[in-house]
Amino acid sequence: MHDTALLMIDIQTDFCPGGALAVAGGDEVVPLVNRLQDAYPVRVLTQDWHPAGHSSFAASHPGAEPFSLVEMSYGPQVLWPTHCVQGTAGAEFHPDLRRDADLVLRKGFRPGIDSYSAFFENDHETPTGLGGYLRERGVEAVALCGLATDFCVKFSALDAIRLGFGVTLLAEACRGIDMAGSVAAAMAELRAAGVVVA
Ligand code: VGL
Ligand code: ZN
Repeated sequence: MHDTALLMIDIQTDFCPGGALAVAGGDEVVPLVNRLQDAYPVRVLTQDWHPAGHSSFAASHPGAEPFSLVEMSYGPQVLWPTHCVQGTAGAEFHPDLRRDADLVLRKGFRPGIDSYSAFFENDHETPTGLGGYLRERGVEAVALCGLATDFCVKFSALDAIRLGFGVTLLAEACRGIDMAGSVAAAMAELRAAGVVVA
C-alpha cells in the first residue's frame, strides 16, 4: 500500500472568526476540506487541546502581552491568547466540519510545552505518535490543510518531510495568522524543504 493521508490541522472554533485566536477566513476552508476528504483513504483531524493555564498562554506569564516571545527550556515560544482549552466550546471543531475522520489526534496537552506540529511537540523531540500511526497504516505521503498556515500547518509539514513522507500543502484549504509576513516566510521555507504546494 502506498496511501496518502489527509491531515486536517486544527479547524477549531477558537481559530475561526469570533474565536479566541481567530485566523482571518479560517472558516472559509471548511467546505473545501469537507469535499477533499472523499479523495483520501486515510483522514486525520488534529485538535489543539490545552489544559487551563497552559504555558503557551500569555495569561500564564504575569505582565506578558499576547503575541510576545519568551524563552522556554526548549527554545523561543510565542505567547498566545488563551485558546483551545480542553472541554470548552472554543476547542471544538468548526460546527460544519465533517467528523468522520479515522483519527482525532490531540496535541498541546502537556502543561509545560506547546505542540504546533502534529508529529512532535515544540522541543522537536517528543513524538505525538502520529508518525507511527501513519507508518503502520501503510501511509507514505501526506496532504495538509487547515489552520494556521504559518504555525501548526508549517511545523507539521516540516516534520513530515523530516520523517520521510512525501508532503503536499493544499494551499487553498489553509489560512494563516500572519504575524509580520509569517505566511510568506512559511511558504518559502516549506518549498525550500521539499513540500509541494498545490
Ligand atoms: C496554533 C498557535 C497556537 C495553530 C495553535 O493551530 O496554528 N497556533 N496554537
Ligand atoms: Zn495552541
